[in-house]
Amino acid sequence: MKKYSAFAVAREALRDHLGWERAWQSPEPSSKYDVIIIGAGGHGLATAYYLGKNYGITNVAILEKGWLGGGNTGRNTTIIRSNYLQDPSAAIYEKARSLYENLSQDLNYNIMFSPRGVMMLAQTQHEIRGYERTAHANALQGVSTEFISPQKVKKLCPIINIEGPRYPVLGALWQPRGGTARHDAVAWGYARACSDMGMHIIQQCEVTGVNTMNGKAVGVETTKGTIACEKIGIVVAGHSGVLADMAGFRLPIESVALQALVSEPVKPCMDVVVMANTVHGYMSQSDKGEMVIGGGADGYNNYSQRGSFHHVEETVRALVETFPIISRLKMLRWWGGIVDMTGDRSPIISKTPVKNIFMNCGWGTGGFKAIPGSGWAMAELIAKGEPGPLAEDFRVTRFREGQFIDESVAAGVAH
Ligand code: FAD
Ligand code: PYC
Repeated sequence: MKKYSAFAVAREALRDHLGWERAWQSPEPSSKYDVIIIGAGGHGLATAYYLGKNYGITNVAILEKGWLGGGNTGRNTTIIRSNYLQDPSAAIYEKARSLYENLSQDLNYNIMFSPRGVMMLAQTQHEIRGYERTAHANALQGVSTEFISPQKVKKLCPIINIEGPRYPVLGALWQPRGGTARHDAVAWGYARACSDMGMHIIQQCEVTGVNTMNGKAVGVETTKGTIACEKIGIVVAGHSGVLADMAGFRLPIESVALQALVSEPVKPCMDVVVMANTVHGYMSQSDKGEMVIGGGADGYNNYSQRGSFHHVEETVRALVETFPIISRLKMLRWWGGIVDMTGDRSPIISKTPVKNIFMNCGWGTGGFKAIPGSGWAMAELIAKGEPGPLAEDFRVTRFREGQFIDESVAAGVAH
């Protein structure tokens, strides 16, 4: 694969850009692979990438029912932070955040990581106590966050109204090295690197069944035929329950729609990410100038990748009171993604009742930030057959054992 560089851009500019190669190949499926990853979202692709990079396992197929990155990876609002409360969470989210710092160089693909800083507003006394507690926990975990005053909030984000009509801003949990990245580019960058290692990314290939023999999976049924394999990684976010059902077990997961919207592009007016959890909204500005806005998850289980009017109204109301200058912006696009929620709002990276099937799911409303760390941990689990230190606490049996990793506050806005 040719390296992307300033020199390559200049060279192609001189020859009408005719020398670029396809970023990834689209092969027909082989009859058998060492590993099949189901789902070409960020987590599935990152898993495949680190299987190759860290363990030299490259006879891998990544099967995707739609187009790669077309699930939640291409539908999220791209907030990256690692300001979680519990130690296992801080470890995996901080691993991911630190991998994001150099991911463009690692993949030779510009994922537009922008560590512009993330603040979570405290708008009640209860939130102040919660976020001060998180800041103390983060200090012990080696994650750099601080609780900042309303004046500092205003300085960092001048368009914010700190004397809100319902809830004044009383401070914020601030992570200066949090930020955003270009979501499609994360999927595309991993895909290009996987394809370069000889892995097969097979799009428009829905897995419709899991074939087992003597309690072990031996392959999958797909819309492109039967494919055999030694191991399977299921990484399908909102469809995890459906795939688990095919493999013959159940998961403690509920699937709901989470939605977001973007405005028309405007001049740069905000260079941090703000999450206002009490009033239920969050906002950042994309490199194109659009205001990227998100709100709460639906209160009922569903598989519709759409927004709903009551949420958009509530979200926009919350953000207009927080940022009065957006009140006359036109909204351009609005969509939903199906997120996979666990009871403790923490993921599952785990062995399953079927010996050679491994699950990665439950990232719910907050898994974009985790993609590199999750792929790293899942690759280790698949390669060794046992979880490493990053994944072991996220075993599915924790729900039966009562070993919850409670992140219901850190998980995001209104979830
Ligand atoms: P996906 O990207 O959904 O990939 C799973 C893939 O599996 C899909 O492409 C799907 O087509 C495929 N698949 C499903 N069934 C099958 C099958 N039978 N056969 C083959 N393929 C199949 N997280 C953050 O960290 N920060 C945020 O700001 C943020 N904002 C969000 C905003 C919204 C509106 C949404 C919806 C989510 C948000 N998230 C955020 C969460 C984040 O998007 C997800 O946790 C993450 O993208 C999940 O990635 P994934 O690779 O597991 O899933
Ligand atoms: O996890 O930071 C997050 C998030 C923000 C919006 C949705 N999820």
